[in-house]
Amino acid sequence: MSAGGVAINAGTASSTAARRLRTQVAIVGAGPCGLLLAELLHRRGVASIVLEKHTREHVLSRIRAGVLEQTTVDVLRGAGLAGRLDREGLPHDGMHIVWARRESFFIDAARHTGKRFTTYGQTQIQQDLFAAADRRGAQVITEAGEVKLLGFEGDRPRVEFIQGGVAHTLDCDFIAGCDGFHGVSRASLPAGVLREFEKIYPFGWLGVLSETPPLADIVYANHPRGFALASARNPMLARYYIQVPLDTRLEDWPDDRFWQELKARYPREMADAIVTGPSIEKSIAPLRSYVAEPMRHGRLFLAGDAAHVVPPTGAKGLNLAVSDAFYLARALAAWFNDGSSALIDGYSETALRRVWASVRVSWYLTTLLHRFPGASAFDQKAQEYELEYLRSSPHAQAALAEQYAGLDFEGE
Ligand code: RFL
Ligand code: PHB
Repeated sequence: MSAGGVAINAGTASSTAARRLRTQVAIVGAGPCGLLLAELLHRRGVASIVLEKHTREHVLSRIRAGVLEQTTVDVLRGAGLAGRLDREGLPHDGMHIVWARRESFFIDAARHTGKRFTTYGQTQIQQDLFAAADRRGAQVITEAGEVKLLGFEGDRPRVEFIQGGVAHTLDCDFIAGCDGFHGVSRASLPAGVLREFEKIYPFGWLGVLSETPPLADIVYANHPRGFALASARNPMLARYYIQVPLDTRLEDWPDDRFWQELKARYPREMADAIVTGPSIEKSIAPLRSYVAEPMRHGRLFLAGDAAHVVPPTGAKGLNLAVSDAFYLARALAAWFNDGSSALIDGYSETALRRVWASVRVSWYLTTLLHRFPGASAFDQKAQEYELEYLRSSPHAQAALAEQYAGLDFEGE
């Protein structure tokens, strides 16, 4: 039993009898998308059970996103999930871009859009979501193995899984596939249903988390040595990334080498302002864009990374997981509470409009800020002049600010 809730995990289930469970919405995946969807549904009177493949400790150990759009903060606040976020999150008016060690310029989202964004860790959001689930006694079944999604092309979907050595069947009205890019939900769709769009970038990000005071603002850097990013989690927790080749091995990057390389990609004053210290986490993430359409088939909905991933350059992945959860909760609640299918029928199209807006800005920023192996002299010049245009044009800055700060929800 997980602390405080009725969550089931290995060891609590009887090892003799198979179990049959029932709920309105079976949610696969206890990442930010799945757990938030469960909270939003609960607040609208709809019951759900969440199935998670890993242990809670594993889910909570992942270090990922850190930048929350205003709409994301508003959704979390509206669901009573922002107590700690409001105390510990760091609000920002905009972000800096610097290239080739020249003076940086500021994309002022607050001035252009009236919106601010907040740095607050996805890890902290996961903690806040598990705490909320515990408080209301939500069913979050961890270590659910061999998850199978069945019957979603008809009226009686179900999810089968093994937990604690016992076979379980979860009957439901709908299934929400929130199990990330490598999950089982998207893979359960019959061949030919999905149209897939993909772009793989020829580099990754090496990220370091350190208990050091961060720079005051988020700073993206494009340097001949490659991209770099300075970000934050809280006043004593900094997050940095550098662009690395895809075959990079973590063991080749001791902390000293990382700090030296990071500083080499920033102008002198910024490099001097970066406070170094031991890393408490270090990881490599490849960069890709991927979208699967549509995000619904029968009674199975896809949401979050299960349906789409973006390169982290635009800081959009977590925000899209939140907007999908928001749209899906609203649509399912309209179906259960008012008998209206209009919103579930429109879910995929509505969610995809926002997804493609974020895919576009993530691709734009990735292309603008990274050094591409094998880029021609023409490509390199075009990139530099794009940066120069962005630096000098308030119109270009306003357009980027609008996309970076995030669009409003439709139908609100
Ligand atoms: P998740 O977080 O991957 O959660 C999916 C959950 O499903 C579980 N699962 C299964 N459960 C049951 N049965 C199965 N068969 C299952 N298979 C998988 C998994 O264990 C997991 O618990 O997807 P979700 O909820 O859609 O959330 C998406 C976000 O995690 C992701 O988009 C962001 O982290 C992306 N991202 C960023 N997004 C932002 O909005 N702002 C950022 O600043 C930002 N920075 C980042 C990022 C992602 C990064 N990496 C590591 C890819 C920085 C990085 C480095
Ligand atoms: C982060 O703080 O982890 C972060 C910030 C901005 C990004 C991506 C990640 O674009």
